[in-house]
Amino acid sequence: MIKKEMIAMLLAGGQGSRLGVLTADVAKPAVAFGGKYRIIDFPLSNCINSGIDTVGVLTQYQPLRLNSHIGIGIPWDLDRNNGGVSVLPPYERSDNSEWYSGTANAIFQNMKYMESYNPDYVLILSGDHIYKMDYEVMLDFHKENNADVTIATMPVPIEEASRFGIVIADENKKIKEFEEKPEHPRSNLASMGIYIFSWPVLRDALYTMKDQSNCDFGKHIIPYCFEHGKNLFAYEYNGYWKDVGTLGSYWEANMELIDLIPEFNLYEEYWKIYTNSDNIEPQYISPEAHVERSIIGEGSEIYGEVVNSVIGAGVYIGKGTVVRDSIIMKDTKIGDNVTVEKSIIAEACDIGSNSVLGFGDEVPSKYNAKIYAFGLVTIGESSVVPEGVRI
Ligand code: ADQ
Ligand code: ADP
Repeated sequence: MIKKEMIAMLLAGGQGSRLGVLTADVAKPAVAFGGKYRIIDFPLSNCINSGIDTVGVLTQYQPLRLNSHIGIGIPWDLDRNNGGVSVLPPYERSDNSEWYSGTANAIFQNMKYMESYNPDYVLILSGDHIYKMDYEVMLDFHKENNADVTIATMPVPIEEASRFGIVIADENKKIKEFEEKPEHPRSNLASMGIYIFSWPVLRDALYTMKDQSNCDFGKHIIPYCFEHGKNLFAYEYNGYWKDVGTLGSYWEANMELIDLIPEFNLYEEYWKIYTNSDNIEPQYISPEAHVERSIIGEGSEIYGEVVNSVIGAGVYIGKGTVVRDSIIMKDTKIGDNVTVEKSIIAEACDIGSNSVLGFGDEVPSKYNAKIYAFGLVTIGESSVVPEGVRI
């Protein structure tokens, strides 16, 4: 019989509606990040770097790109006969109304998958966080404390605390209180939505709560374990971690990559981030181009000026064009004499020459419904912006 000490279940099915046009056609974990990666590369790489070789990826909303990105898991060394990565689609139901289910419903539907590995522990992960974490160290903590459930936690600014599950723990890190997204948080120790469960405890909680609609870890499973006298512990993580759930935090996390001394470093040998990328030609920077403090993806052609920006693969930036403080994703073409300031332009867009993006003095909905015009200008995938437009 197959036996794995710990398997991971990676939740990758949420809609990510707060990312607006960026997630209109793709699940949030499949959104491009850092000029080369997709968000899901971070938890997947953490798994393999932590010695976890069995990962179930639960999909739901717009899974196409996610499926093709993960494939059979080769870039992450997760193409295995025994374990490896498995994409787990949701079970279709006869009444389609309940198709979109909560995080714990989704895990429950894959009971057989988990049972088939006969695990001692199950690690529950979100597919939409940027961080590097050694889950093995967290497992050691779980074992040392004889815990039933260990929740990874991190202090957050108190004014943001109501966006998270909030934990109050004693001096031994035993959790005394847990509240999901409290209106008036009494602590700033946030749950990162990363849990290790001892398998019998998870199985019991999921079976008991299986008929709860929209059954969610934070809202139902953790409170259930708490009320039934289980040992819950808070594992304190101190590194870089970002929930890139909003356009603002997504933009910020990309910009942090190009800080002079980045807190989150993509260039560390001992904790590599793996991704699935095509065999792309090298980049070309022309003599009249000017590039400063930026990430430039492979196969890009730069004829203009790029400052403080994250540019994906196969991007074309025309003559006389200036791109500043912006994220330009894969295969987008920007014409000549364009100005782009503090904007996010998704994959495969075509921005006409002489246009101006980032000043917000024209409502662009007459051109394309997938464009936001204020704050952070955000252009959805495959949009065409005609010549001479101001957004
Ligand atoms: P939220 O951030 O609200 O809170 P949630 O909406 O529960 O997170 O989604 C967690 C993950 O599951 C996301 O990656 C999402 O894409 C995915 N997901 C959601 N529904 C799914 C489904 N039916 N099938 C597959 N995947 C699905 C959680 C915790 C908080 C904690 C924050 C930290 O509840 O306590 O503070 O995460 O970010
Ligand atoms: P929050 O973290 O405050 O919820 P969101 O990024 O989720 O912020 O945005 C809240 C709402 O505003 C969503 O409906 C989103 O689609 C919309 N929105 C976000 N950014 C912009 C923008 N730059 N222009 C227009 N609408 C936006």
